[in-house]
Amino acid sequence: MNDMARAQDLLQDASRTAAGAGLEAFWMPFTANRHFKAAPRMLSRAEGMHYYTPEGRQILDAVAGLWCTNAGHCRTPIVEAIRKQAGELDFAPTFQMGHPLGFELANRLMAILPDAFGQAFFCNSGSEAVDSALKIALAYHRMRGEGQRTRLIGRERGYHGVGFGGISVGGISGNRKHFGGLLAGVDHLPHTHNLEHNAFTKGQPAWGAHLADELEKILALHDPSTVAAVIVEPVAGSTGVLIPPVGYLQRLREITAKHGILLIFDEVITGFGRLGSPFAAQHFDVVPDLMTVAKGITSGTVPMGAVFARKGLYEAFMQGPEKSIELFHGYTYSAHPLACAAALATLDVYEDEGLLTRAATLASHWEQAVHSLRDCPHVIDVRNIGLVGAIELAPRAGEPGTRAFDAFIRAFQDEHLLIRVTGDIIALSPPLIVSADQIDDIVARLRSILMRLA
Ligand code: PXG
Ligand code: PLP
Repeated sequence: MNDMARAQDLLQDASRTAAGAGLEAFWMPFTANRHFKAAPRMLSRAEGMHYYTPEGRQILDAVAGLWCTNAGHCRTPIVEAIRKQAGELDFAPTFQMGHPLGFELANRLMAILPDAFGQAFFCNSGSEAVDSALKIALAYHRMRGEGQRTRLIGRERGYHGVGFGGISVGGISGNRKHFGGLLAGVDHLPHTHNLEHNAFTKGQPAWGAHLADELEKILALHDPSTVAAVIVEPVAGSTGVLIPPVGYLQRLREITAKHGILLIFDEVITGFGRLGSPFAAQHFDVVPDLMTVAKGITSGTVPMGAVFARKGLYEAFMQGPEKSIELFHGYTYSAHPLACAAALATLDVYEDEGLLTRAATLASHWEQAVHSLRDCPHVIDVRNIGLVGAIELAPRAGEPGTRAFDAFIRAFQDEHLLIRVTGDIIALSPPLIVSADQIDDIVARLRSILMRLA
């Protein structure tokens, strides 16, 4: 049975019973399962800027899947590389063994990172990258005889995936509240979102750098010499696109450096061209000690994540007997051959098509386009940076989130447009191959939705 026939079968099953027989077995992630299964929204094929539904509707992808298909969908060189690799070396262990692709990929990545970086540690998702980075930070301090540095500092509204480490330093209350005590010794910076000062700012807000100084207060409270790392998203994505105020990230860098604390940039969304530079570290000219990536590393095609370490971190681990393992951490699928092949082919596409800097050339068109929606009903803020945009809607009284969710449903059903919503915020992050006309098209379809939204 081909994909289309299978999905059509599932749809028929779904309409046969209210409960959606055939759909129950898949416990869907971050999904209103009952609502979805009563009226499923299926995607069965993709190409370039578009998805296709099983019935053959073409859906314009305004979010690169989930912020990940930066090179666009089903790009031939990437597809071919994965195909070829699957027939050549399906799996090879990277615990005490190696395969050439992992080393080749690490070197290719170093070439597009700031010079300060020296190593890549591979994993399979952003969540694993975050937990790996936090563990590397803790172990690094121990290696240097500063084992008292055990505290981790995140930020309110931060998203760092769903591992126990990630939700502990994360600041999205809904992702934390059901899961008990989490990691001990974690504190949070205040978030930087402020509509009173910054509504409808184009690019980085001028107000808010002083919020980084809250870090000094938190450090004074705990004693800075007990803090291992501070982790932030350079641009917070998942919480609804919070753009750092001018000077804010620089200030975090100065304070962490002053106290010997590692700064981790979670670049799972900002990495691989989203802001118009390969990484946000380059865009903002702030170099962290550790960086986490995923998503765009393979343009979403095969799961992969990585931690990049600044030169000197790895060297701190290279001590003790030569036959002893230096870092007791890793995943069966660290540097999986299929993921490496996909990532190498993805980097080729990015390079050949200039995609890691393309967002910079489209940014002003994008900015004008998304800000043109400010006069639509319910819109209380529009914000943008690189090829990221957000439209924040006033919540309905007593029903937070429902207005944006309705927009999401209408976008898919009526306007054949895939957007992403979080709370009452619409987030936009198209594949980096998007054309100026397609940007205008995305915005026209959004206008049509917003004008009719109750
Ligand atoms: N860190 C950041 C900054 C992320 O954005 C993760 C870690 C976790 O990655 P994995 O691969 O484990 O999901 C993310 C993921 C959304 C949305 O709607 C965002 C993410 C994932 C799913 C949805 O904004 N970000
Ligand atoms: N659980 C068990 C029982 C295992 O044997 C392993 C790995 O060997 C894991 C979990 C971890 O799996 P992974 O390395 O894919 O993260």
